Amino acid sequence: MNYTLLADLVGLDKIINSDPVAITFFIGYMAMFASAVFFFAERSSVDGKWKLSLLVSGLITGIAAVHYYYMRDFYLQTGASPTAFRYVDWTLTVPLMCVEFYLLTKPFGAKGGTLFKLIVASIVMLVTGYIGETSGLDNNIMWGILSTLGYLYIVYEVFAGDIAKLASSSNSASLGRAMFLLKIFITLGWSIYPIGYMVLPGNLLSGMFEVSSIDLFYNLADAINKIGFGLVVYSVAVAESNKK
Ligand SMILES: *C/C=C(C)/C=C/C=C(C)/C=C/C1=C(C)CCCC1(C)C
Repeated sequence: MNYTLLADLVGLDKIINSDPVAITFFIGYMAMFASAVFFFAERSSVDGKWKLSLLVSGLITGIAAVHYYYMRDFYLQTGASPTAFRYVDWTLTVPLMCVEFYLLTKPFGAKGGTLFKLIVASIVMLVTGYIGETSGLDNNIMWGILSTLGYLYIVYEVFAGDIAKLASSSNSASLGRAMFLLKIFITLGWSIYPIGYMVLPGNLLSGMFEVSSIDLFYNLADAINKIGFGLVVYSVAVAESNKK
């Protein structure tokens, strides 16, 4: 069998011909996979109460790795954006990121109610975002605005709501540092997603980028947010475990 035929069969030709979207799906898959292995393995080097946080980081990147595996294939086979896989991934991983906030502040009194509010806000954000991406293109600005309200509620909780209050009452320097970094993630890092969404036809940035670049934005944002977020939690866990 000659090389091009083989490459064609496995879809490699597209990657080799440097389709940037395909490359980022491929790199995303490897990076998520490696991070999941790292977080699972490092559980043994932190104190008991941090093991759950690292498990959750491993689940977030592990779930993403599985979705990237399928999204990469879907994209190579169809050339289309794997919207459904993407939103299934986010619907599992964003609530788990809310769990991370909860676990970080739980030693200082976080209640289940706070976690519940964060999860409801993230589901609102994702369901309306999915409707906006899939239900005809005329209304995607309106659904995008509704989704942004869910997003802003999460930002509010972390900057001024329950999570913020608990973190500042904790008097823990390492939690303070972690919260500072996580705030940067959910404002700057998470804002890459709505920017990607705005390349949809009829939306605010349409025409400035190709529609397929929506996946470039999402893949970049996922790598920054899922892996970076996990590393911040990891650094607090290590710092707190070494105190003893
Ligand atoms: C690991 C995945 C993460 C952290 C995904 C986060 C997704 C968002 C913050 C998405 C936000 C959106 C808006 C704020 C408006 C437009 C629609 C979305 C869903 C792209």
